[in-house]
Amino acid sequence: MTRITGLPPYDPQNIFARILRGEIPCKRVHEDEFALAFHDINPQTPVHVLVIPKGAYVSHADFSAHASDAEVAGFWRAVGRVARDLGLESAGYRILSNMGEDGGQEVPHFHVHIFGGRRVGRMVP
Ligand code: D5M
Repeated sequence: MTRITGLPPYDPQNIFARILRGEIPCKRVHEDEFALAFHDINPQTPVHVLVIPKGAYVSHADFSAHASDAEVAGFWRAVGRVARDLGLESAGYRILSNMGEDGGQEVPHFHVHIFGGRRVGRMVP
């Protein structure tokens, strides 16, 4: 498949790649064939979990363009399952993914934040 242009190359030394390889510990909440979920090291809400794909994708732009249908489905099912297992569904929660420089992305491995455990209100960009 042709890679879309304008994306940085994947850095295999990024911190989430190192977590996936087991080189750095994490507080894991879920793992399956497609995804790993763990508590954010700097939580912004009472529940703040990150879900990352097992594959090497820089961002959502990279993931949505290049991941297989099975990876996309498996990943998003994991996001839903993690939120459900954390007991967030009845009160609600927010999912968010920062993408690139303008999006404020710090770690260059695609990840989705799950925020919950308190009312997070309406999103302000
Ligand atoms: O957010 C990147 C997020 O990753 C940010 O909320 C901190 C979190 N982070 C960074 N290092 C770790 C480790 N080692 N464990 C858990 N969480 C971590 P972004 O969307 O890229 O701005």
